[in-house]
Amino acid sequence: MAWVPGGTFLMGSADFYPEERPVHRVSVDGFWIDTSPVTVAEFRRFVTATGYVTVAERPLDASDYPDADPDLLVPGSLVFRPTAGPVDLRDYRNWWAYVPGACWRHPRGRGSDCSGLARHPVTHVAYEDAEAYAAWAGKELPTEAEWEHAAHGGLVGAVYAWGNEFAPGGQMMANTWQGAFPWQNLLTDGYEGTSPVGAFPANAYGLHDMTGNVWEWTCDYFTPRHPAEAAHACCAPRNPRVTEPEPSKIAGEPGANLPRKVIKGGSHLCAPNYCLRYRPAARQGETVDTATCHLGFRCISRGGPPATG
Ligand SMILES: [Ca+2]
Ligand SMILES: [Ca+2]
Ligand SMILES: [Cu+2]
Repeated sequence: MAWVPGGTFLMGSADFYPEERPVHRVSVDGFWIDTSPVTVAEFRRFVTATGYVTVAERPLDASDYPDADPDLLVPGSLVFRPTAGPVDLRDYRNWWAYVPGACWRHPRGRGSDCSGLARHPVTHVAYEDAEAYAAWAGKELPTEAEWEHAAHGGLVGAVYAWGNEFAPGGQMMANTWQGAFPWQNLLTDGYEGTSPVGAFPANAYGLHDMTGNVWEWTCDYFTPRHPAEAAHACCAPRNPRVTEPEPSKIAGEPGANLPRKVIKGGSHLCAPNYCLRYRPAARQGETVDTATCHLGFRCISRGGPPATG
């Protein structure tokens, strides 16, 4: 883990999506954070030690999913399927498939396995899976403010975790999607799907993959906007948390009965023509039961400052 010094930073961005606004000052205390997302190998150690069964591997209760096709009420997870050509980007069903049997051990469904993926981030983990791992490891999940502060690496006002240029000097800094999503993956960064953790440079706090590779769960419930800037700099919220689940639900949509948590950092599926969320300020709400091939997590530890000497 690496130590992230406490401090005050500008949370959010005025330049991209409405849910990132308004920019407002926030203070967080220092904390330790995993230098990479939790890997398949690490998650396997947890499952071996505890016998834990992830949400995606458990039988589904039809009463939780009143609108679901009964044929899909079998354990499984969401797997990305590239399309043959351009499609309507407003309908995510064009590229997401609920695949029976897909889970962290079988990331593409039955018949696939995670050989060769030991050092890749674990995927297909729902929120409670991340929480269970963190508890087992004696750690916690970050708040959105902690995560965003860590991602900035101390850079003030920078768009990306490394500065304002996406590929400084032509160097790819993160695993995202280059080309036209969801059909043309140009692989300029060298990776289709996830990449081994640490394949891209760390930010100034020594953290890899804060941008891209997999989205990462935080413990905050989603809100469609940030709170307003405090009237006085001295009154900036300190260690803010969003603990109220009700406002995170979206009435009238699938999963309306389920709260959503904030996920951060974007993934290997974020592309300029579709989703500019490979930035520290970017955020998205994800229903807590959702597991997908581009969502993982990392843990923090709110213990004391690093030992000196
Ligand atoms: Ca990529
Ligand atoms: Ca990430
Ligand atoms: Cu995205």
